[in-house]
Amino acid sequence: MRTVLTIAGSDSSGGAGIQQDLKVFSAFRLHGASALTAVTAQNTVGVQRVFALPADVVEAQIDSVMQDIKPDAAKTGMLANSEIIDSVRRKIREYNIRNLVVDPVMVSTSGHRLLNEEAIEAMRKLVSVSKISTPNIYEAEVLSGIKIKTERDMVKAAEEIGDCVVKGGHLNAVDILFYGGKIYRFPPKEKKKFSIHGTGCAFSAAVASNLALGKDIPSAVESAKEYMNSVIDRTFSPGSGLRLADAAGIKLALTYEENKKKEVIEKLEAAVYSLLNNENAYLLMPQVGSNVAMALPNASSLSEVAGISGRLVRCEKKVIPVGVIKFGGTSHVGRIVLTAMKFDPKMRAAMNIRYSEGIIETCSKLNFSISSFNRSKQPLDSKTMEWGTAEAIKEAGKVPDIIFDRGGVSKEAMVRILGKDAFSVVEKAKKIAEKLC
Ligand code: PXL
Repeated sequence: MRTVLTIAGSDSSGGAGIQQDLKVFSAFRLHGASALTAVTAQNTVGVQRVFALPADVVEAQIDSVMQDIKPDAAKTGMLANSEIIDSVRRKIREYNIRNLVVDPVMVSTSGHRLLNEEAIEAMRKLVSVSKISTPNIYEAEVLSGIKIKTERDMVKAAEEIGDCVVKGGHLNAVDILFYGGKIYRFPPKEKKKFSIHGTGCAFSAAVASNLALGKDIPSAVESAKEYMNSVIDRTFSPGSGLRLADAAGIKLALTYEENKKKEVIEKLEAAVYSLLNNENAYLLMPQVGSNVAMALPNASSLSEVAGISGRLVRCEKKVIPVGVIKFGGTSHVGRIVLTAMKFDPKMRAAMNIRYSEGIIETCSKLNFSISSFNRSKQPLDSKTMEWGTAEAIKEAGKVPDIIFDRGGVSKEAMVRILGKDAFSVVEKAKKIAEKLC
């Protein structure tokens, strides 16, 4: 996994600064390392306090990261004062950090200067060692000394600053990239209707992420713009003030639980698909149809077992799926799986196939472990799948490959194949089918 280092301040609201940068790196599937420069007490309404860390503490963090992790790119955000800015510049030189994005945070969204004259001069020097800097209009004015009223002024300022993206969010929303002596123009997708906190940090972090991924500057900026468009479409309001942007892609991402479900569905789909493509599989289909089920780890209810919502049925020499694969899609085979899991939680899949003496003989020849139950012995107050499966497992002393019963009044005799996952169950089924043809 590639790594990006952010050298920036903490924003207690979580919307900008280090907190935001780390989310952006994750969204690009990168590992984020950090060197903290300042602690801000702030929320969506305003900044209540700023406490800059001693410059040597910032240096120590950069040393620790650079001497061990060696990031693929770095970015700077709020650097608070000239001492820290100079320290950071010295470290950039010392470690020869080339993929460096400088977000020259010096003017607040409301237009207030956050850095004194001395620090602004230090920032100019830091910008000159960056691969690219990302000033907004106000910062570009301060860095270049050019008053910006038009897009033409943005271009002039960009040329004066050198390799940079001047962000036009506070003007016409067009971003101007000046790089390698060329001007690139990035028009907005649409003009945003409200101020969003943390977009500056997110944009520079996205450019740094793309550099870490090996892109050149124009492609890195283009990709970062695209990412920002998507982020800006998903804002939210955790407090009573400014809106924040969903830099982490929280609204897009699957939860851990959803990912586990997706994995089971994908495995089951692949297994069923391989069965549908097997030319002998039709020989296994019972009159009542077949189902293949696979459960989530530690499943305890049918809603945690995936199966085919209809069944697999035979049509001439083909197996046809009726319904879709989903959780809660099977009751019969689902209950077999849940019962087997009570004895052995690793046995999470099952499939029912046709019964014949020939099939049982085949299973025996294939060295499958086999057990059975007799419906006539079933207690009145029990359910067949639970009781029968448990009986057969107790009889075998383990969860066997095969559990069969010879049926009863109006009950078709049936064979069930059990296994760790849908693949292993379907593989067993295909072996049986091959011997039947
Ligand atoms: O977006 C500029 C910025 C950078 N870093 C920190 C911030 C802010 C803006 O609030 O708080 C820590």
